[in-house]
Amino acid sequence: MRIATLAGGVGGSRFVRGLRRHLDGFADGGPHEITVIGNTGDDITLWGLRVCPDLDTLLYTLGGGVHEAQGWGRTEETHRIQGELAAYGVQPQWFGLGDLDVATHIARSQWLGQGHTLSEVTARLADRWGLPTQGIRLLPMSDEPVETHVVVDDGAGGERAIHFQEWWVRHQAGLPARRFVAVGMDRAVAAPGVLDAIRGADVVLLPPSNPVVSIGIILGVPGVRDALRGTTAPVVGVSPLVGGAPVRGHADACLAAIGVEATSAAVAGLFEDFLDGWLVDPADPAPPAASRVPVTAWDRPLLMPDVESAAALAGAALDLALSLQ
Ligand code: GDP
Ligand code: FO1
Ligand code: CA
Repeated sequence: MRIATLAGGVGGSRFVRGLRRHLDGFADGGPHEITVIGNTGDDITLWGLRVCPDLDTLLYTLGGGVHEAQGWGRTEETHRIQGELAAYGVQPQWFGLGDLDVATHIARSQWLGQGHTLSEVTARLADRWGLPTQGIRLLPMSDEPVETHVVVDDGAGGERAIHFQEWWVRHQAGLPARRFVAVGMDRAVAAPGVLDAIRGADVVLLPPSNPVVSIGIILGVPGVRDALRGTTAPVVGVSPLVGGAPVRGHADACLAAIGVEATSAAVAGLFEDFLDGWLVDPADPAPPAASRVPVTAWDRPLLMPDVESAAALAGAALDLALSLQ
């Protein structure tokens, strides 16, 4: 079975790790290929290094090296490099880069500097984390740099744009966002394999990733949305909201910025043109009858506190998709 997924960081990674676990015991015995199309809109250059937070969260989570409680970054991390840079007065200091994580960014930056594409670099990093041996192919959404920026009030009656990470990490999404701008998207092309993975999939799954700044950004890559509309595979998504609130992070602030209510039903509406099924928490009300997306309430809380529950959740999403084939 060929499964294609679009993914942000923590929600996407935990779901894909659960999916991988679920497939280990799947009745058809395989082989299974999971193609993960990762959001690169969070990417940023810091201290001269190219940092791809969502791709790295996927690598570390699927490769067994993630800091579980935090959800991103490396386990058993130290911050000696950052401390030394602080002593030199090197900015920014509002973004924490651990020493082990910095090695990833050095490797990536060096290979990009030698002329390799982000797809090639990501494949090399994925080899080190054992993704191919698990049947997981990790693709960046695009090889061209795309960086999400957030337009906020400038305090003098006008507006200014700041990098998404500055808004999310430094300001904790506390500055009201007027809109998001994916800088570079006008020149972006889907990375090799991205559109074919969606068109050629048996099933497409949307993990409970941020609908605006993870899934929404990937959907902005030319051809992706059309591929989702056109694929013969059933497309099933999992709501990132439970009881009208994000399970973690600031998806509610992102939805407010684009004028969408923070409910599972309203999020389904964002994907109405290509979604065939939408899995929600049992406590979440069904969308108004006007929505064309069939909603299925799961019989358990829509939560992934550990790999087993993520496997059960991914299994429920896969079963729903297979029932629609
Ligand atoms: P990020 O890039 O690290 O922000 O991660 P993603 O974009 O992949 O996912 C973020 C979204 O995942 C947030 O809106 C969370 O509400 C959602 N999320 C995280 N854990 C869970 C969970 O256990 N269940 C559900 N339903 N959503 C979750
Ligand atoms: N998130 C934070 O809230 N604070 C940090 O200092 C921080 C550092 C960081 C370093 C590497 C990385 O891959 C991710 C990091 N994140 C940090 C998480 C991440 O930037 C955001 O949660 C996502 O980009 C939002 O989706
Ligand atoms: Ca992200």
